[in-house]
Amino acid sequence: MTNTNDPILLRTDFPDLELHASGKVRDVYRINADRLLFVATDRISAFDYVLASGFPAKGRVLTQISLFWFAFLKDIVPNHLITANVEEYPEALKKYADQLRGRSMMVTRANMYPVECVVRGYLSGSGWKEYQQTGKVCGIELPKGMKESDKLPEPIFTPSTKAASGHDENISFDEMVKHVGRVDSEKLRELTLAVYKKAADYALTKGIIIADTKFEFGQTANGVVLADEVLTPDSSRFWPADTYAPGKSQLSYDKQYVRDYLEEIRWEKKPPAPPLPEVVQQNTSAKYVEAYRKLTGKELPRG
Ligand code: Q0Q
Repeated sequence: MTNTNDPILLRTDFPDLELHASGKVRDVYRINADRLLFVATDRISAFDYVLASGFPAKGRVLTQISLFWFAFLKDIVPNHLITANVEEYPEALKKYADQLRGRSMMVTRANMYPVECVVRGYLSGSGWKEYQQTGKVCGIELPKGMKESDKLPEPIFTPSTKAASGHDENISFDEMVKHVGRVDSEKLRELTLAVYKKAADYALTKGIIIADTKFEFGQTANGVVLADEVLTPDSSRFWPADTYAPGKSQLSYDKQYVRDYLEEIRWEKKPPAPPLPEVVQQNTSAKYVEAYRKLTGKELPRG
């Protein structure tokens, strides 16, 4: 049984490592010119705000889900992972082994494409908003009369720019070509659709609808690699299949307790985000652990 009473890590602290990038939940450190260290904290963001409370085991779950998908998908696309075994990390990181175990990975530094490769199997979020206004998503015409959360006839590739802050902007494929070039854009579209179809079909057999997700790809000496986090509840919309009902927004597999609580206290979605009750933290952590167990059929490895 996984103990979600593990110590909560809200901020990483590696004073002798150079910070390469920092996101809402994860931090990336520079090991050397060719290698990076990805660390997933136990932070959670909701409504685009990083909440003050942490969630036990969340960083481990995110990391272990990405590792599962890297292995599951490597017949379709290579990835940037070198190792997630802290015993194989460079000597300089050994003193941080306990902080890193289970929630980190060492990856090959890549030349990242400047686009988010978003793929949608269902009509939701910004795609639903755009469809209501134009009948299209990223320039792709969709059938008339679709309802919110409807399954799309076929998954669609809907790239977006990487906004430094605020929301990414959906762009058309032709716009993407201007940023990335036609050959690479077609390659990333092909990879994105193939990876999503394989993963979403599999997840559905485990009772999880992956409604949409975003991938990041990079170029390395060995070609294009799948990078960043992969098909996690943070980079994707996970819906429980057993409550799926088109025509409305769906329950979030992992963030519903948080959303319900923030709605209940009528948080005005202005900073600072409120702390969350212990029961919301524990219930949310348990959902993340459950998602890992459902997808992989395994218990979450100890940190
Ligand atoms: C890289 N990120 C994302 C990010 C903040 C993740 C840099 N293999 C790589 C990767 C990857 N993945 C990156 N750079 C070079 N090589 C990915 C956007 C940002 C926190 C987590 N940033």
